[in-house]
Amino acid sequence: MELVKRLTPESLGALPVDVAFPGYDRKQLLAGIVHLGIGAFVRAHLAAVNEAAILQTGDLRFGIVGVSMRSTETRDALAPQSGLYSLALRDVSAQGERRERLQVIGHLIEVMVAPENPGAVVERIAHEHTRIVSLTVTEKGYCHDPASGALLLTHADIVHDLAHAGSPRSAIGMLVRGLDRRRQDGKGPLALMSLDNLPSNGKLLRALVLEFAGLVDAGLRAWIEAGCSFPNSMVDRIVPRTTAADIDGISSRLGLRDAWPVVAEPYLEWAVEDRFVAERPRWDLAGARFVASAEAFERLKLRMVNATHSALAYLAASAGVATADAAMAMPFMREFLQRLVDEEIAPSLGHMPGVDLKAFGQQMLVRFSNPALAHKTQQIAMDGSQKLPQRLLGTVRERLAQGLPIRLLALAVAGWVRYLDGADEAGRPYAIQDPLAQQLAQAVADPVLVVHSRGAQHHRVAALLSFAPVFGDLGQSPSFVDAVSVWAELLKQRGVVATLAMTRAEHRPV
Ligand code: CS2
Repeated sequence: MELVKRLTPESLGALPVDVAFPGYDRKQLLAGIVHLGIGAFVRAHLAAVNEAAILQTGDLRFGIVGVSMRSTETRDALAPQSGLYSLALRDVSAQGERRERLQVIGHLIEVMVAPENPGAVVERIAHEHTRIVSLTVTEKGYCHDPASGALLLTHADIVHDLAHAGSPRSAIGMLVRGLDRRRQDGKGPLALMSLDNLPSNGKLLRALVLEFAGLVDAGLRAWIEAGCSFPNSMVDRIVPRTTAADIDGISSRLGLRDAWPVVAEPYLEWAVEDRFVAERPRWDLAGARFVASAEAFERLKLRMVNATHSALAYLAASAGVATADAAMAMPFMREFLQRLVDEEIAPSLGHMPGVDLKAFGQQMLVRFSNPALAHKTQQIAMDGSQKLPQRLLGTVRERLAQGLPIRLLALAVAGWVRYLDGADEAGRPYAIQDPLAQQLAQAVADPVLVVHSRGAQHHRVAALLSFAPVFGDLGQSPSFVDAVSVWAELLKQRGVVATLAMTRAEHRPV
């Protein structure tokens, strides 16, 4: 039966007793946080911690105004619910029983759709209640060169935003125009907090914002540089895209229709630098760690969790395996990932005080195996050009410089090369979702890039690995190119499972 009654402030009293809900006075909330990129991840991460902090402290100054950078979907779903939505944390008990903990999140005050009224977003950033602007706009949303980190001055949105002060499209443009307005209005500076999976995300955001601001007005740049803070942070929670089945299942448990809930694993980590120039919530009471420097945590997370996640996704998607838990059950996959971490990734991280790398690695593989999430390998595989540098290639570069083996890392990279073929082992085609998809296809097709005598496949791989926006100068390393080529050839000829089997010590093609 279709549930007609919607999740709204008025219907909260009808929720089942085992569903937590906002017990504070929502009408008193102030919009202390403006969040750019109000997708599933932030609704399951920052908002979960922020809600717990509000419940514990009763401080209502840090409600969130969310901004969708492109689509109207989230706003259209949540506006009739006054911003209320549910968060479902799912896993499986030791006895193999599926569990789901449900909670209604109450402090999302409003969702704005930036392209409908970019000026309103600028005003919101400049509003006197705003203390923090946070971002989850994904790697490509920074309009930067993934290999070098530089602002892409030729990016269409950046070109547009430099020319049109009143209608920014990019996150960087929006931030700078909002800060400009604050400065003109005599309002104070803000903390700008990236929550994206990028190395030194705060430092990167700062460099991009300052570069853009410098092109607008040197005084503005100096004002931002002197007053605003850009805390680095490491965020960790697996949040698959919400499906129609999730919406139906969660709604029926609520007894109310929730048009856009979010689903996540129970695990959550957040290490964030305590550098907030205009106050901040007590997130430390609710699962976050305020640290002096988050860079080591980010490095750990990107190089362990995200690197292996990407390796799993490219290999599994190429084999036609749809979800991460199914991928973990493929023959030799777990063993390969374990070895990748133990032999090539963890040793390069060095000693981290208070972190047991072995236990961290094992826990991560258990998280990937969570069958209650059904996390799509194609979702993780998206935007590889933006992800590979910080997930895999930094470790490759460091190990090569030290003369250490990279054979397992090379297989992870070869997984991406194989994935870019655009069809799985059964010949089923899939779309490559990547902002550089076209350029990558061109790089492979371009015969003048690399001249090589070792056959078409080696040639193709060498051409791809010389694509500088992703690989920088790594494509000039014969040990890297040769290792990736051998694995790519094997993946093509023998398939994923047979190739994974060859990573075991007794078979060493690389
Ligand atoms: C994933 C991440 O989609 C991806 O690229 O690797 O979103 C991953 O699930 C999170 O970073 C985990 O914290």
